[in-house]
Amino acid sequence: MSIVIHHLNNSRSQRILWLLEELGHAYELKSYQRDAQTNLAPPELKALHPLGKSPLLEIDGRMIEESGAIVQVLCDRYGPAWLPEAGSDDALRHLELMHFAEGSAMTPILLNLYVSRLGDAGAPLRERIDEQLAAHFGYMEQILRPSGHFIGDGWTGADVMLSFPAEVAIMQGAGDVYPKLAAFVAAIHARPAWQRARAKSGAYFAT
Ligand SMILES: N[C@@H](CCC(=O)N[C@@H](CS)C(=O)NCC(=O)O)C(=O)O
Repeated sequence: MSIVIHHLNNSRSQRILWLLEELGHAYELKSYQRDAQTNLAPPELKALHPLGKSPLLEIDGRMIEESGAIVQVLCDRYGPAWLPEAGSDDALRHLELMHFAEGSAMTPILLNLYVSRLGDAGAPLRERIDEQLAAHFGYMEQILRPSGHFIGDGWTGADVMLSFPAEVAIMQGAGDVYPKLAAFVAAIHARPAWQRARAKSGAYFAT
């Protein structure tokens, strides 16, 4: 079984590297660098997938796209302890949060990123974007459990998926507003597996 992660620097793919390190299965890291001017992915990624985005995971030559699908496949095959018991309510909650991470939480984050580049021209959207960022980060803060996890008492794929929007919240300077998210991110960054991933990837915006 061969696993290759096609990793773009400073991207959502960092959480996949972290999970791979946690699972301890051998894998190959293929790194791609963002263009220094545009911050976009290099054309090499388009040779692998029409959208040219990362992460992409290759298992025995089969390319798998989308972080959520990648996390699910990796946990199913190599890390069942990272998934709630099948058929349980936690499993349903896990499914919701796996989709929430990319399907909902990333929307105001990306709107903020793009609209910020418009300067004053983006002013009419600012109030709505700020309100939606606060709504999504606030929701994450609210549902983070006393255990420090989004589901149950241990690490799951949902924690991996939500690590990226949580990092964005903290890197935007909102650690005081979202102390549980700040502790969640700090706990992740303290993990040896995360540090191994960080050493392999090089610079990452959230550290
Ligand atoms: N929903 C996708 C999003 C993938 C995505 O947009 N990746 C960004 C990195 S955070 C990317 O490759 N951007 C480079 C580009 O668009 O040129 C996933 O989670 O896999």
